[in-house]
Amino acid sequence: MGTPKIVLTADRTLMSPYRGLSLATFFGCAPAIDPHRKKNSFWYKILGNQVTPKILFDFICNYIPHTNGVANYAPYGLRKLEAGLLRDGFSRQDVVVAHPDHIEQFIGPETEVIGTYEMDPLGMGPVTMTFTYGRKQISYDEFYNTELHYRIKAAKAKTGSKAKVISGASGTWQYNYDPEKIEEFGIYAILEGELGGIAPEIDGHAGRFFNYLINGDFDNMDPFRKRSDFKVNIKEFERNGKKIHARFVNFWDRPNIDEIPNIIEPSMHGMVEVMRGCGRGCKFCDVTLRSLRYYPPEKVVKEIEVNMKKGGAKSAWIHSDDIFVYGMDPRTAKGMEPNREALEELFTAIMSTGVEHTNPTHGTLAGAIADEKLLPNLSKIIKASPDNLIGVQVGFETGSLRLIEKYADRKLAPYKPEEWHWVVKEGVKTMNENYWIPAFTLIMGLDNDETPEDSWDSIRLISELEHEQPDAMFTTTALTFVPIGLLEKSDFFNIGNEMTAAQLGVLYKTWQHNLKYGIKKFMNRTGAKGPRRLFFNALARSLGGIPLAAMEKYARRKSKEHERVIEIIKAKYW
Ligand code: B12
Ligand code: SF4
Repeated sequence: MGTPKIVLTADRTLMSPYRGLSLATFFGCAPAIDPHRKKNSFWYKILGNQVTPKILFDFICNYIPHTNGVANYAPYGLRKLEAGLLRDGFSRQDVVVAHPDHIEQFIGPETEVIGTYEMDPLGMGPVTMTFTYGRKQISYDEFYNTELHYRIKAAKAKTGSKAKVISGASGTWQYNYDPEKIEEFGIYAILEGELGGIAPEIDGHAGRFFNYLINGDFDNMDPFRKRSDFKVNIKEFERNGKKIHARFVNFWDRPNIDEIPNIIEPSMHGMVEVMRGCGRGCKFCDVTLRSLRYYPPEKVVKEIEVNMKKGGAKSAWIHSDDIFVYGMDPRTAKGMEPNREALEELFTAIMSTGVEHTNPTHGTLAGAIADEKLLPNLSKIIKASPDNLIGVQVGFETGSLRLIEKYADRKLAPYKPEEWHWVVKEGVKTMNENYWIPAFTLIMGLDNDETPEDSWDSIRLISELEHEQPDAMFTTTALTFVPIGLLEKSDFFNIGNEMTAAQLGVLYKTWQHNLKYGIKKFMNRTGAKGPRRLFFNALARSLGGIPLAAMEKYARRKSKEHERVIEIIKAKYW
């Protein structure tokens, strides 16, 4: 039997259930290797160059199961691609979604394309840049993406395959910053967005895209081509005196809802989309550049049923960039008032599938409180309770009114920037009262425009929340600014060299909050139940203090001012 024409895959960090621990899904952003570690240091003698021990990482990041090398679960975007290809004329024999640990068995002379789903291929995502001091260390995301490409390259060489390797999904912009990797990995083309880095959707016309690719239409730049649904850009980079040429492809596909295929095989974590785009327009974010569309509840139900019937899913991650925008018509809802009826209908349909638990992936605080009946009603529908807490990622971004107004004013609508602190406090209170737990993300060094006073505003706001609402449940994660979205022309925030004392303070405060309030107080009530939960809690409690100690050491090394900030936080904002 020959090999399939099209092989789709993703690296291990995106193909793991992370033992059912939802927060661990970001573990790939952790540092794997420190290439600069001194050979005579204590840690070198214990771990060599490893930072997070590989044995621990590989244990938590366990592989998804497979059937004869075919992945039983895959990232949602890859499932969409698979469904689009099967809809557009490719047969089941032509297309395989391969398990990354069995990729070799699908690569042979008949293989035409190998497509990889890449969210953080070179470890430049916000979480990763924070954990690796701005890529001074190599993250597991980069480590395993490299391993995958090396395996693909070796399998091609072994079988004489001439398959074209194409990298897709939201992290491909990163190759612009390290183009040597394109050559090193043997990548034929990078699929890139036309604006702000956002990954182009290709599931509306997946067959057309892959036919172009197979037929060699992307081989050369052709500015005179009549049809303008794609553009090939052979970019030239200069690195260390050497010229590098690499092929980047743009493809314009803004499918309407009917053109977006339903997944036909299970997605990772039982995730399904309910909308695309966001509409709030934060300048530092790129999903907002996708046009806004909503799935009707019946379409959502069909996909959840695939995950339940074929993947055994008992819960559904509901992907939205802000769930409270669902069903809204931004032309008439000028104040971004949520469409409560549409949301109730959506979640009633989701629960009718029989899932035991559901949670939206993202939501905004302003949306959560803009209609006082909204959260109580939704919580009732999804059976939220002290034993069924609903985790949701929420942008806290900054405590600075100046920055929030400048970069994310519509995130607060219908409220005004000067009401931001009230929105945060009221939002936490309302969410918690209805058994929702916000997992906050903050941005450090936003557009390299953050002053020490802005940073102190963030520290103070977290501390005020802790003292005014001592039983509040929320986590805080500070991320470094990366230039995507409307700020793609800006520079990276260089956490390794440019972190001010006050920015270190933000990092310190967020970890201290998570340790004191998150891990010790309520982490034992969320995530998978049973002995596993107890084990991972004990692990988190014992390891949770390490980053704080490391930051204190860093402050001592860095300057008196850095040390002073830590002391002030301990004395005033603990
Ligand atoms: C689910 C999710 C996760 C899950 C992934 C679970 C999994 N294994 O699938 C988890 C929680 C693990 C995660 C982690 C991270 N994530 Co994430 N994640 C998302 C989220 C919410 C949804 C992704 C999705 O399914 N979208 C819907 C599908 C339909 O779109 P799509 O994936 O882009 O797929 C389409 C196209 O890309 C294309 N396509 C997809 N694959 C391929 C392959 C080929 C070959 C081709 C040609 C085309 C193609 O066609 C698809 C259909 O049209 C997005 C937000 C968003 N709106 O997309 C953020 C998002 C992708 N994540 C992001 C980031 C940065 C990360 C992290 C680095 C953490 C961080 N914030 O710093 C890590 C990296 C993890 C890793 N190991 O690499 C950013 C990426 C920003 C950017 N442009 O770089 C996003 C956009 C969020 C944001 N606004 O900042 N994430
Ligand atoms: S609310 Fe969230 S998803 Fe929407 S534009 Fe702002 S950061 Fe992006």
